[in-house]
Amino acid sequence: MMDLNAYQFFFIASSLFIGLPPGSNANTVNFSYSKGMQKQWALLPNSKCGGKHQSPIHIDSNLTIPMPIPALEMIGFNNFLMKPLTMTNNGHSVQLKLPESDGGSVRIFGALLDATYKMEMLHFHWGDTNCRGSEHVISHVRFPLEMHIVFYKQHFDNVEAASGHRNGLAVLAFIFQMREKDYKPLNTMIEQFPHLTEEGNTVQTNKSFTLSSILGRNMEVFYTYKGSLTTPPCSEVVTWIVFPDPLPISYNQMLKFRQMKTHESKLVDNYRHLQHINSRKIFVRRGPSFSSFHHNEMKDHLTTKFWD
Ligand SMILES: *[C@@H]1O[C@H](CO)[C@@H](O)[C@H](O)[C@H]1NC(C)=O
Ligand SMILES: *[C@@H]1O[C@H](CO)[C@@H](O)[C@H](O)[C@H]1NC(C)=O
Ligand SMILES: CC(=O)N[C@H]1CO[C@H](CO)[C@@H](O)[C@@H]1O
Ligand SMILES: [Zn+2]
Repeated sequence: MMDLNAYQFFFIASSLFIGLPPGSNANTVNFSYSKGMQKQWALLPNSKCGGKHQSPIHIDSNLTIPMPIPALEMIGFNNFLMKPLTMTNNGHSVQLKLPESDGGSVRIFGALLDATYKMEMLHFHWGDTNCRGSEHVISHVRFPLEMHIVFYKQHFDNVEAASGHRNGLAVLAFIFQMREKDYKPLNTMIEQFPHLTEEGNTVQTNKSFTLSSILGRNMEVFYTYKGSLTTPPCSEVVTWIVFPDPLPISYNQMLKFRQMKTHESKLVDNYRHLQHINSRKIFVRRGPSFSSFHHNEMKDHLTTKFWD
């Protein structure tokens, strides 16, 4: 193994990877975000990274299709997440996972989702400077930080099984914008960051928080489109729900993200480059007044034809 060059190692390590969102599996995944390496993602075994329904994308609000989309229904967002929470620096993100014993206390349905989905974990993407970091770009603006809350269809036993099926996953994406003051609701997670500076570090905590304390505000307006995981193997199984109303984050809080490291360097700029939209449609829900349809009435429309 010692004589392998970086590219060979990348290939072998990736062939062990079974295909999940960042860090949802303990197996180490040796992929790199550097420019040259992202281009190689498509060449990996079982990779869909060269597909036509990839994420992230640029969401130009002028090109989105307004629709009377039902509200996103959120279950368990007002409850404290089940303890102990596990936070990990997996070398490509920092993630927070619910305990195995959590039987789906946090769930979503509604919007254009075709089922109920259970929360698996959340993680972040961020930049080395304030002008980059988010994966999605919204009306030409890239933000310093993006949070993904990953859900899998509750019909499946786990996220691994779900990620092998069309519509198996749903991800809620939240962008953050620089503000002067600390955004206190994030501190329960950020306080753990000093224990997570080295790749592979993991920490369990009994300090919990509610998702609604972080998300708090306008969840009525969102974009939704069909895309992929933003890490290899980039499986095209994700219904994305992207909230355009930015949450605040302070400069000092951003610095704490940037103190994390991989085996070789700072853990920063862990975002995938923009992918082509191709023939996809991006729908926008503009608010409750636009949503006259009941969830069930939308079900007939939830076909591939509708999305394509
Ligand atoms: C959207 O279109 C309007 C009118 O053509 C234009 O003024 C505005 O800059 C566009 N916005 C974006 C984000 O492109
Ligand atoms: C969390 O609380 C449980 C039950 O009180 C305890 O057994 C466990 O050691 C605690 N874990 C941590 C990381 O403090
Ligand atoms: C942990 C590990 O083996 N990391 C390797 C990942 O791949 C890079 C090259 O892309 C190597 O330099 C690392 O040693
Ligand atoms: Zn992500």
